[in-house]
Amino acid sequence: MPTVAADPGPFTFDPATTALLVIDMQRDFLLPGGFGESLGNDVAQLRRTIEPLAALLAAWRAAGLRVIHTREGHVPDLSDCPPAKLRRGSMIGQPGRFGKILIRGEYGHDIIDELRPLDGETVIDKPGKGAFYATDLSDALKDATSLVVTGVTTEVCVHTTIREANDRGYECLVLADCVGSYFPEFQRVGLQMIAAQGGIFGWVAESSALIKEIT
Ligand code: TIU
Repeated sequence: MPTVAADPGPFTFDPATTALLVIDMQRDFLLPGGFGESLGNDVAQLRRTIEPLAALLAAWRAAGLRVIHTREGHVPDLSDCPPAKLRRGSMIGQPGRFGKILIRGEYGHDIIDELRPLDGETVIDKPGKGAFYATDLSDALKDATSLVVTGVTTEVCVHTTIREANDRGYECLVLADCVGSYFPEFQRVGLQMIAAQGGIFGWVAESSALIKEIT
């Protein structure tokens, strides 16, 4: 079985029961002039994940392995958006440069062109930060026991998802160069939190260490 050099120690996985999770690589979060930037965030901090993630996706697909993409967003009438989320994310549903912000079907809600899902790859639409809440992700994962986790943002949707994945019994490898935060400090500490205490939530590695094992 492939073994990846990782923190806090080697990560061994069975490719047949491992899925690559690509979390929320959406235009609203990543495009200059979009929602993320309009909140005052530096989208370059997220955009640095695009190139390594595209390379990983190519290698992962070439190896014939499973890919699952997620998108954060809401139905147009916002009936799946808790009032508390709406109060603190007051731009949700408002018109933005790329359509109504975080609304399904809008241009900005969809995944960036560089990482466009292929036919046959599962895309999970989620109303929350975590990918398990109010979705059929656990059914889509079927017999998977390990997850390779990528996407944005590290301390928000990536963390919420891996914390729950850990409780659900999945072994998670998070790829440091394929996850991004608008805040460098949160990126650094967010990754440390995963591998601390003997891998309290999982493992952290660079994508090159994984690609080496699947090509
Ligand atoms: N996908 C995701 O992380 N959603 C967010 O709202 N992240 C922020 O960092 N705001």
